[in-house]
Amino acid sequence: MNKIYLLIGGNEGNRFSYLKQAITNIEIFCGELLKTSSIYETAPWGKTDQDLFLNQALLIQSALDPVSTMNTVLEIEKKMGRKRIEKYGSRIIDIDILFFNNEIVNIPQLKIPHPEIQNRRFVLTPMNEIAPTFMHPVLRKTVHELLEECPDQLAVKKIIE
Ligand code: PH2
Ligand code: MG
Ligand code: MG
Repeated sequence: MNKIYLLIGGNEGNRFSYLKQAITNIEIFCGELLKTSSIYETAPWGKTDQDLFLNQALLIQSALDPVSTMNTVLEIEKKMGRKRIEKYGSRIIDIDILFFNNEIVNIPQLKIPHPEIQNRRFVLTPMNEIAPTFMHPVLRKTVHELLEECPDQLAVKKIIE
């Protein structure tokens, strides 16, 4: 069984409902949900003139391999109605693989760990809630250390316990 950390988020429509739908689909198609962070409202990173996001980190246990996990979460996004228009643009739901066990995957269609983790407070803050001592297998620092060193100062606010 694989332990996979995911980040889910979105900034269009009923953001809470889309997070809930994403979790339901992840449980059906990927595997058992072991941990969930609080929900955070986060300032948009990368393209700042758009609505605030909700983000949440999840830990799941799954029999899927990395590429199957990627294909499955992309299918879930599609089934939920996501349209890909613009890089970093607004969306109803995004499901990203952050970590997959301690594995490093570096193929054209998939990079694990997600290459931007250390630059994004909206990822590190929810991750720090559920896995502060998890070691980044490339950077060899814990999530807590990466958060302490993170240069990103965009707002990340816990809104639900
Ligand atoms: N996702 C992005 C780009 N910017 N900003 C926030 N706050 N939250 C996100 O999930 C997010 C983002 C690309 O996937
Ligand atoms: Mg993303
Ligand atoms: Mg994505």
